Amino acid sequence: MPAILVLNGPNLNLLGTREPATYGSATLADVERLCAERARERGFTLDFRQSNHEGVLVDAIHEAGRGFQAGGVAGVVINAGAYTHTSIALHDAVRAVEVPVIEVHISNVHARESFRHHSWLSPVAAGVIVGLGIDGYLLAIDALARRHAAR
Ligand code: CA2
Repeated sequence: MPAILVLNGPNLNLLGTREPATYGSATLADVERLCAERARERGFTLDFRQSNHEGVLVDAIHEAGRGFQAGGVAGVVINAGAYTHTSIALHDAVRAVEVPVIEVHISNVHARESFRHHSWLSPVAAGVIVGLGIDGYLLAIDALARRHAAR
């Protein structure tokens, strides 16, 4: 079974512990469990990670790119947190790999502060899902599964 990599960026380890009005009450462990269930239903294994470090996220994208070339990885779901709005390194990493990468944000970043309106990932992502809460992760897994089936 090919894998789907779900990558979470800085501060997402705090999910469910603060700011429930913005991010809901589910913890990152809850998100991982739901993603694992959805991936299994669609015929994939799940590799779920979180890091507060930009380079670790860059390395994970490179690793997924190699996995995609080898046939073991179907795609990447990324919520890069605040690095979305700042990281040309993540933009370059996604641009450098062929594995499809879907950008997810739990909150509707466009309804928030203007510094959240720009994403360095959106121009290089296969798709973007914002503002649908943690369902966005599951919808992204569905989209990668369909894409994999149609390849
Ligand atoms: O809406 C999203 O998913 C974000 O990627 C979340 C990031 C934010 O910087 C982006 O603009 C939008 C923040 C993640 C921090 O999550 C927390 C969760 C609970 C308490 C504190 C932070």
